Amino acid sequence: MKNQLITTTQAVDPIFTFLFSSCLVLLLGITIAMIWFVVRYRRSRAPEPTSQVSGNVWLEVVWTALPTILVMGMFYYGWSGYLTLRDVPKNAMQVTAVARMWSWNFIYGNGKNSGKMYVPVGTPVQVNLESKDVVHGFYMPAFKIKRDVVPGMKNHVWFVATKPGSYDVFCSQYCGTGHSAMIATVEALPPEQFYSWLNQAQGGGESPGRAILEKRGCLGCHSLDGSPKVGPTLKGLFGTQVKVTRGGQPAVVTVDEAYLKESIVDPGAAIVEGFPPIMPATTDMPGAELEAVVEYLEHLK
Ligand SMILES: [Cu+2]
Repeated sequence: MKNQLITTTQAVDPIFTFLFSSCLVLLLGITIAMIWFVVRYRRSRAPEPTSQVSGNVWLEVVWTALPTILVMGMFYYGWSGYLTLRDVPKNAMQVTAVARMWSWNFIYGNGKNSGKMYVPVGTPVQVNLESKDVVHGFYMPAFKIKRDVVPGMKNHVWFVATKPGSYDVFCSQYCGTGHSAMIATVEALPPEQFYSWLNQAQGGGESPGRAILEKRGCLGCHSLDGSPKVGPTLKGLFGTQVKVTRGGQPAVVTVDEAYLKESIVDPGAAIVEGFPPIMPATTDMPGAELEAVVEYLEHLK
């Protein structure tokens, strides 16, 4: 019943085709029969009922047996496809996907993490799903997989990329203002390229501050290139004056180290004009990480 060598796409597509084509055949058959009956037995042509038939055992056996076989077939294929989606191949690589409002972070066995998911072509990947806050949904249309990411609950999906390329990951559960921006990319690489990426030191030459922003999912809402997202962009922010609401009163603040630290640790203290007060407080960031982020932002012109 279960075949571990096939991909999730190969498990889902034939079932979909089977369901769709049986529905199509029924739709056409019923519609054509209905139209034919309307024409054939219309009142002007047959004003009186002509049939005296009160029952037909064969007909009743056929219309009971055929639909039963059909729906049991649907059940069988649906169930075996479901088992394929739930049974992870033994040699699968483990990746943890951490969802938070509103970004994805992918963590590998060696501790490496990334806002993009890199996978080797030809190796099944088990994605263990974790949520930091609310219910999200891990959805990869290209591989026909979708699974809720529920806080406090263990859940997983698996897939195998058969050719190199970029594939989308969406969040399939409405999780707040930035939900539609909660998009990540899966890059399927040839195995050598993947392993050289995996074994490269974290950050690969980029600043530690940037790596922290990525790891903590800040970049889901704050861009580094000036483009607007759910929150203000971080580019060129340092040293500017921003209009905020502090304690219910409008105020103008200069973005300095103290303001940046306050905005990370207690974002509700001063809300920037034009943005909703939705950023979660960061209560678990070590002082050194905070310094590294502020240091990075000071130089992000
Ligand atoms: Cu979400």
